[in-house]
Amino acid sequence: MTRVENAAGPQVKRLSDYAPPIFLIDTVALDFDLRDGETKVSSTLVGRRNPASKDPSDVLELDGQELRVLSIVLNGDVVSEADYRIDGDKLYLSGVPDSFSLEITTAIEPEKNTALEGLYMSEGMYCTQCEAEGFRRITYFPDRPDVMAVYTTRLEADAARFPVLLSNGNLVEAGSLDGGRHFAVWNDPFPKPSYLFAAVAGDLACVSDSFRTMSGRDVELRIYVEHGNERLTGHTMDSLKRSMKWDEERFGLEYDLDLFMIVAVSHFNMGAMENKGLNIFNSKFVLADPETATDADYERLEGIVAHEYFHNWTGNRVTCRDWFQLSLKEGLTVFRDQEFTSDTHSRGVKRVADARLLRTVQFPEDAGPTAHPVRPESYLEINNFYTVTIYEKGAEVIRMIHELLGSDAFRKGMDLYFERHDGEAVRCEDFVAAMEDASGVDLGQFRLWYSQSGTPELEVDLEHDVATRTARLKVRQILPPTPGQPNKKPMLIPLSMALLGGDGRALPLELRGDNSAAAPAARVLSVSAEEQEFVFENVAERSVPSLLRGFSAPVRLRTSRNAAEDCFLFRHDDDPFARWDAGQSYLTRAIIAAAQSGGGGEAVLDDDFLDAVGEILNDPAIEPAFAAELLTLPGETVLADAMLPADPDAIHAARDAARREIGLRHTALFRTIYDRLSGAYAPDDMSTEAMGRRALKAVALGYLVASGESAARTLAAEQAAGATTMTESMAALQALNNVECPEREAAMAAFHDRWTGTPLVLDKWFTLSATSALPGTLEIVKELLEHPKFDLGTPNRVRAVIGAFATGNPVHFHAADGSGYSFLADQIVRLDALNPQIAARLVAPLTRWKRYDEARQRMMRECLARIRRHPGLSPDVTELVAKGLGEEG
Ligand code: B3K
Ligand code: ZN
Repeated sequence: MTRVENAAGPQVKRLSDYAPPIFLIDTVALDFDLRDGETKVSSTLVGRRNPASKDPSDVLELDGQELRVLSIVLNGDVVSEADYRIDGDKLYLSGVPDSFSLEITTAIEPEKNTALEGLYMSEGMYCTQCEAEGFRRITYFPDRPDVMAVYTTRLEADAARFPVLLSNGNLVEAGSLDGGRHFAVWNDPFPKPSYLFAAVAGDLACVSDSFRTMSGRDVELRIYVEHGNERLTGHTMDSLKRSMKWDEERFGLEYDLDLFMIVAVSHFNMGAMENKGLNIFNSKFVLADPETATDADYERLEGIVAHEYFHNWTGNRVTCRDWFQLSLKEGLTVFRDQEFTSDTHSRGVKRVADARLLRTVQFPEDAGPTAHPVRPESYLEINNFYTVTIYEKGAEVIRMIHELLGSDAFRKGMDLYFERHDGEAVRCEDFVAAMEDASGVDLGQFRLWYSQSGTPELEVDLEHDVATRTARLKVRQILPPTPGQPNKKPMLIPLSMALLGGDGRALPLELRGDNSAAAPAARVLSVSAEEQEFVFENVAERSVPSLLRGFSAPVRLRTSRNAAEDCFLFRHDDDPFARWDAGQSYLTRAIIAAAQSGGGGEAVLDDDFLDAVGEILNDPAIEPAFAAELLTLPGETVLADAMLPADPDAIHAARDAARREIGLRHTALFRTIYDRLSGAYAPDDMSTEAMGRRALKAVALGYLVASGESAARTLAAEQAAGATTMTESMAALQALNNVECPEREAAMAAFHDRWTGTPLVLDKWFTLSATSALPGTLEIVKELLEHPKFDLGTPNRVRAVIGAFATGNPVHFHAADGSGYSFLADQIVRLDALNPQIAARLVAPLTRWKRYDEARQRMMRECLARIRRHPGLSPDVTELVAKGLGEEG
């Protein structure tokens, strides 16, 4: 066999080029002969011509990467090398009849697979990752999601080293073989795309439980982990069962197989993967107990377990026609996991967390050179499109549909979507059409959310006319240009609002032109034109507008509200998001003003705001988790997004000053709260309420330390030393992390020594070290790369050190001498040779150069250019670096 490199290099794929597959595959029989050094994979494909394709060609196109072909047999006849052609990652087989059976045997080397795509090894076990295009590293196949087949998988391996052999579906046969080997055969009755295929072989412990579905079927639940970790799976199992129940109750969706498995692996490129019946998880999101995982870890784990489980319907039963439709499954499934979390814990707190994530990561993405629509039109490497835009903005788009239709109609739309498309591979458009047909609501203009990139800006101004007792809300939408989209059409933006009168209560809203007699306290206005005016009548008094309530649309809000009005809403708004947002808006304005004035010793925050903080701390009606959110300052990344050019040092200093002012003003109160909350729950109480109290206690400790008093450092040091849970321990270390003091050094050293044998906890130590704002951190980060426990081949560790430095340490990453940029560039190049996906994930911070001063811009671009020049760069990194440099394509 000859391997011909595709001379043109990786090709841009375009949505407009979509054509249905010429041939379909109905069944796949896979046989893995797992052996050290080389694994043989035989696959038998039974296929036929696709009636939906108009292309008369008899050429079957298969994808394959890093495979050695051993034999190809078509309908019983050996295909000679002359009868097929390999061009780059494609194999073309001509003369294929209208129905066929094709047997392909290939050899692969999982031990050498450091990209962690396809079949690879992690800690002595074989596992797979096939989304998006990993299956082609296992065998030649039409590796595209619109080819759905029924899979039967036989795995054969050494029985002693790999006693557990798993694949999708149900176990149909197992037995021992000569030479100490054994085998298992699995069958998955549900047709699926190749990206949902999974196989695992290893020596694993199994924890099992069961779930009775709403129709009374018993489903066996199994979690496979390394021996010794069984006791750390409780929260995962519990989260899984609650997810299964929630999906039945909220969406009427029941699990379909008799077995559901989760396998934890330590080398994994992302969080988890929803393979049919056999989810594979990064062990970080499976293993937890209060001693080693924080409350935040518990919450993320629960959300990810739910997310992967929900994919069984939104992603697996109904899948994507092509990868441009990725948000069809991801946006919808994120929306579903957000709703699960909101129903399980606090809706207001979850909404704030989601809005913060969007502002911290998605808005900057949408404003930079890698901006893309929720349904992109082209890509070079699909792995680069697993972005916050596809996931989180995609979820916001679904949420807006939910708000526009109302819950009942939305549910009808979901039902119709499954009724029409169960077992199919479809487009975002099919989802929107189902929603439209089930509700009668016209989503014509709304569809622009799928095709236009960039974050819309809403400029909102309220004018009162006391004489006529009217209030005019003037709204203007601005749609900034993004790559490839210089001009845009006005979008449909749901703007939820209220008008708060002097006592903080909402005034009745009599909207001119609305003929219903209703005068509700809050309304959702449909903003659909570039400029629009909404007039409210019989407005009894001057009011302050509460806007974008519930974060009703993923937009940037610009209001004419002043600091006093923001403070007023911060005190009184009854909508959790709007209340939090008013505080953030006040703080952003104040901190940026201080950063711009060069920190001339002026106070950053005024008394009005500081008093409001005291009132919030004293208000027993506010749930502690929400109080913690209200009192958390905007992060440095969000602040940088509000300053042009962004000055990372000045932002850090001004933000620190604001923290100190709050800490000093309320020292006694924070101390009282700290003491009161310390005894208010058992350390291992994982209820929503207990977690909220711990969150508020951590905020109190943070402000106490920020006040600069040495007693507070002692308190933090004592908390670190005496902590019996990871939440307490991390709260103390985080409070001390930017303070140069012996307490920090001692606490960090003790933490390191205690957890050096526990990788998931040691990652936290790596991250704390890499994100400290203290002088000399870059040198420390460089030393961390030499730490005996550092390993470039372990994605969690790379993220904990290099990723954390690049995204969580603005002061040192943006060091004025360019050392942070240059460090990152070196690491990207080094990693790219090993694991392109992980390398590519690190490129984003360098592409945001437009936000900084000229000197930084130049250095960031130089780093991008230097990476670009590196020979043999992966398509993953090439694409992002090229976009970062402004080269279209
Ligand atoms: N679908 C996977 C992500 C796959 C990423 C491939 N690079 C996890 C998820 O979103 O549920
Ligand atoms: Zn997902």
